Amino acid sequence: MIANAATDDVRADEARTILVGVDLGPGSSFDPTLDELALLAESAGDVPVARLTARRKAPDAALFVGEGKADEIKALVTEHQAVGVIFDQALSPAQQRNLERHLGVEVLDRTGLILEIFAARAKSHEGKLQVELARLQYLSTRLVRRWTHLERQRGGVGHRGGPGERQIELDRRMIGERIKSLKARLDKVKRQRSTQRRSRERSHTFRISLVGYTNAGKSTLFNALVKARTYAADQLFATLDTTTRSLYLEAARRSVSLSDTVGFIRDLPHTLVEAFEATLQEAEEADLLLHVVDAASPVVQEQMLEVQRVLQEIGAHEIPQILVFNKLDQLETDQRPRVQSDWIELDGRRLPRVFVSALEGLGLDQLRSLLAQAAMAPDLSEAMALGSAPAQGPVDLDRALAASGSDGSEERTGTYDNPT
Ligand SMILES: Nc1nc2c(ncn2[C@@H]2O[C@H](COP(=O)(O)OP(=O)(O)OP(=O)(O)O)[C@@H](O)[C@H]2O)c(=O)[nH]1
Ligand SMILES: [Mg+2]
Repeated sequence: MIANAATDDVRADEARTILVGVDLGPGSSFDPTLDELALLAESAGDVPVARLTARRKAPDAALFVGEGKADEIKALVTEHQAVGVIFDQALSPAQQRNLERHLGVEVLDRTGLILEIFAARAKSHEGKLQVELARLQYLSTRLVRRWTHLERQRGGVGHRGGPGERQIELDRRMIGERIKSLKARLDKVKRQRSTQRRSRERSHTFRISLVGYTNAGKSTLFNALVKARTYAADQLFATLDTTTRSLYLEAARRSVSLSDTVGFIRDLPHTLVEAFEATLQEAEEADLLLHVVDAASPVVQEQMLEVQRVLQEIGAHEIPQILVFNKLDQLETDQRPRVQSDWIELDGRRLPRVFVSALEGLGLDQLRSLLAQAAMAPDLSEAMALGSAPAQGPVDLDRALAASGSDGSEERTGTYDNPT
């Protein structure tokens, strides 16, 4: 479960894991299916073998769940010979330690799991720096909390075992130093990036960034548009580093730059958003955002709103945005849209929307022509009103999809993109 070389073999073998979600009532996020947590666990190399949900008014201070539930989890661990338990909600360091003691196996929460995935995925120098920063920031808040906890204890009953205050003070200082040096190095990376950006600005390059919930199909769309081979996979956070390519738009007779970026997720650890500033900068300073959406997801609305929330957090919510409803091929016949594009209200904004299947190459010509118009007339409403988008009339998508077949090439989409 922990991403380091020593456990890789065991993990490849089978890191059998129990998933636990606790419904803490309104205002807290709870997924009764635990599907996303299962995907996260699988992305980290774990094998979820059982799921358990519980409901509580408030978390138990010691074990997060009640003692009865903890025993139920323990029974599942034994029954399935699990080696770890993953909680969908954030645990305090004390709860995590107590649970580990109670259950006799490793315990991780969602934030910890996401950090492990990021640590395992980071490839570039910059990506590694960012992940290390995020992990240290996560760790340092935990140390601080333990420190105050110990202080309180000293005033009370007296000393207990474990690391003493001197050790913690030392750890904190070392972590603090390391965080400072990482931030300085990342600053340098950011400065280099802005130099590159200025040179792109001088050449008036129109910059487009793909953003969206993790696994929505950003990299697949990126590859389809620029004919590249960026890693795309049915994993959460397959992409961590920003890749930028030039994309020639025939209709505009000019090239634009297109960037593929890291995906977002519900309850994205704040430390990660902060640490990934250099990567997210690409999206922050784009001229246009392509917000890729998995249209076939049962929680499509929640995912879109989550992405808007993160965009807001990084100050990118006012950048012109096109919603790209992807995975059209996976929609049931009766769910399929009758048009290739339209407008939709999202979070108080009216946004143009295009339907595509990045995998089967459906709707890409339509998207390209919209991009070309946006690149020529950055005011999107103008672009949408001017050109062929939104579609003039309903299009028989069923027929187009049937015609595209399973290996639908881009040529075939001609029938779809130009129905006349
Ligand atoms: N059926 C179908 N699957 C798709 C489509 N586009 C992407 N996928 C699949 O969805 C999965 C995720 O695709 P990616 O392109 O890696 O998604 P991403 O948004 O880049 O994900 P992260 O980098 O992990 O955030 C892969 O298994 C793709 O093959 C599509 O149009 N239709
Ligand atoms: Mg990707």
